[in-house]
Amino acid sequence: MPETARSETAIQGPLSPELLAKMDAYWRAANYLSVGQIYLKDNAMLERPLTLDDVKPRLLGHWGTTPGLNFLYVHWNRVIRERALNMIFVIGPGHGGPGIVANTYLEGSYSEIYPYIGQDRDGIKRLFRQFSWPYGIPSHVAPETPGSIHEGGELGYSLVHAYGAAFDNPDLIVACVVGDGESETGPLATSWHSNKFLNPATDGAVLPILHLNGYKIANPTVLARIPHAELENLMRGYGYEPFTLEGDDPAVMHQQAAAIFDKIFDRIAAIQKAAREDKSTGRPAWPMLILRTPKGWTGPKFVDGKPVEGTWRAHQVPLSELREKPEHLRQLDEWMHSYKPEELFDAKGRLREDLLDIAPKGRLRMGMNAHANGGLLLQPLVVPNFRDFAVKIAGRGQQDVESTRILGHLLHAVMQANMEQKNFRVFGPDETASNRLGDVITGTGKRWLAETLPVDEELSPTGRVMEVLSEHLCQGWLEGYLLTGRHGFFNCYEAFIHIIDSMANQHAKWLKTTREIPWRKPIASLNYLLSSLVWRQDHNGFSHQDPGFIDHLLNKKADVVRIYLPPDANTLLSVADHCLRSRNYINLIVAGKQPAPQWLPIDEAIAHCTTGLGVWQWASNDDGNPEVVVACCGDVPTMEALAAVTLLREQIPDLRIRVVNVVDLMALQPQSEHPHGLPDEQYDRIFPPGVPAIFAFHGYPWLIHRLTYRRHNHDNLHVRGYKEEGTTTTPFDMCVLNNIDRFQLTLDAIRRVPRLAPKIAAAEQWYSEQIQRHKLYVSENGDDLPEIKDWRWRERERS
Ligand SMILES: Cc1ncc(C[n+]2csc(CCOP(=O)(O)OP(=O)(O)O)c2C)c(N)n1
Ligand SMILES: [Mg+2]
Repeated sequence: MPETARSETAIQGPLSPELLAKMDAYWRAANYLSVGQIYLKDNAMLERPLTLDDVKPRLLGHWGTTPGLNFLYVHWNRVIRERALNMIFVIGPGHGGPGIVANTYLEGSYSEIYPYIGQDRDGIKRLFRQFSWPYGIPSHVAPETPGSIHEGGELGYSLVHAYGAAFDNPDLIVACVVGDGESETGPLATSWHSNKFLNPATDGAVLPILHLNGYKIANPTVLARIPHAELENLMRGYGYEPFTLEGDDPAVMHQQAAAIFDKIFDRIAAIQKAAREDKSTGRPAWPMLILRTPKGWTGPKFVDGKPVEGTWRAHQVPLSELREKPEHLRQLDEWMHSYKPEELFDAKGRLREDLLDIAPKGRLRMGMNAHANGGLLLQPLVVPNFRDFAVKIAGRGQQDVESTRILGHLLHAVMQANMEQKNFRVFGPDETASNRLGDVITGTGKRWLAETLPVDEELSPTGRVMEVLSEHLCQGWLEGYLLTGRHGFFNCYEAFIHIIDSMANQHAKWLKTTREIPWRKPIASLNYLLSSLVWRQDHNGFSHQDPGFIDHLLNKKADVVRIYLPPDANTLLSVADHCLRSRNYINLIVAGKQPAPQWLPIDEAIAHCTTGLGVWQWASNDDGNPEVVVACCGDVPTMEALAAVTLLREQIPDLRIRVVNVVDLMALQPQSEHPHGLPDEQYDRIFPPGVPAIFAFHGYPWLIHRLTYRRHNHDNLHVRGYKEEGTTTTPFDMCVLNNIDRFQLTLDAIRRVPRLAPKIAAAEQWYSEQIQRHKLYVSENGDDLPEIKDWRWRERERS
């Protein structure tokens, strides 16, 4: 059974015997409250012998990591108090939720935020009962947990979040616990490199603490089973100065921890002073701590004859089957009593008076730090007038422009307008220039604190464009940056954004949950621009072709997700302006970077984006009574759809065609499903019941069916999109391979309009001839037919 503070002899160190005893008592209190949350629904202060009636019917939670987290928290409290540090925590093993809840309760933050969990016996009982209880609180550190910007349920993102929080927060220290199991994940492994992007003069500090408790759920961890020197060398290789703290004797560990933390925080202060006052420009070796303590420290040593403390068996609930095994109930009683709760709490259930000053006060308490509730600190982004960057439309479709390059001009202006506030960054996995956003780099540079060579361009220790070939780092830094109250923009190749699918999931969950937590203030939206799109990856081929991130995000709550496919530069500007100003969303913008026709003057673009989808009258000749609707969504499909309209007009001049363009994908859904959904009457006016609609879509076609299946006329909606036919070929051949090309759309329309039934056979013949001609030309010339490459929308066909 556990014994805390077990060393009898006085141990030398920075802690006075009184302080050591108090810190140990505080740690015991946190451990007691953690065990209580996992097990008890009643008898919280153990005022009577523990019975099965006091124990929760379902034991859900994780003990193993918790005592280590509690140990760290009490030591962080000391350094915060003594040094008046502005510090937040990020807990990688977020499954140690009971520990962080216990600590924010002990410091008083919890009761201030949730007054019904008071600082008394009743409060403790409620604190215990709510944990992992239906409609209570989750077992992990969660959005509900005061002071957290990190959930930690899905392992791997702690360190990257910590760095994102530290950027542009020079006074902030982020203490980040990294699980030794978590360290085996890809995102965590690359996160160590964030130190090459952190400027000690202008950014805050991150203190990584590798929580080397040796085990995961069912196995040892890799880092615990390599020689210690190898581990330290690994950390040195990543550019850190490793400190190690190892042991299991609490009294010894308290003194040693205090000594090491004093050294570490002196070191951080020295690094910052050197950079800020002495203007040292080198990349510092930031300190990091390797904490080697037993998993489940102070918990049951043996259960049913098997070792538990210090093994993987301590990971979740060390004593289960309480109903079947009376011995386990006795062991639980003994375990909880071992913390001596009667010495820690008074008769009213309040923490002993002299322990109250172990925690810092007010906003210095980690549970109350405003940086962990970023919306409190959020300043609106200054967005210059996007109309100033509009493309002048001299004839629709007559000039080719790289739409994202125009967006780059706006982003450059945004960057410059917010230079002083230092609250905007652009993130990208080495593709910002390739995505034609290079303009944003001018005047700020790309962040880089590693070595530079004369050949390098635009690298700077103060750059605000973050480029690193890791989608995980881009995503995680941005999340940390947003969650602490700033703004950002992530650009990525369309196909490879899938690498962070899961991180986007978790962020969406965070946003969904925080919407229901009144004290969490809204934060800036997470904005994605996906470029280098499926239809124009002809040089890269199949590996680079995948529009499925749209489908992925569509699974998230309608409250959280917005998806836009602007067909040209002016609509892109309007959409981007809207996204940059919005709050609490994930905004996905899909827009091409290749030269492409431009359709809408800026005022029309704004109006079009405001409704989300609409009839393009200038391309239609339906006189309010169409025989066919040709709909399109995405830049390449829009061009193919308009090209099909010209072909249809050549072949059937009197066919009444309506062209509809969709920019806001969510407008297609019924209003009951999404706040952007068009009312049914409005939808029916655009897609009249009984009129066939041919729909050319940028992504997978079934997604449009999914969005519209409740709409009238769904049976008469025929969607073409990407159907996983990709290769290295010409741009138009990509369309042909996926049957979204103008010839196919033309044939589709003829097949669906009832009065054209007699023309179907001829149209099918014509279609085969066109495709054969195309295939032959492409095979022989390695390029598209001149009539395709040089195609232009014909002005004279405007109605
Ligand atoms: C990405 C991911 N994979 C798997 C899991 C399931 N899981 C939960 S805890 C855990 C072990 C974590 O071990 P470690 O990081 O060492 O944490 P600790 O020992 O401190 O509990 C695993 C595999 C997860 N939460 N996230
Ligand atoms: Mg572990």
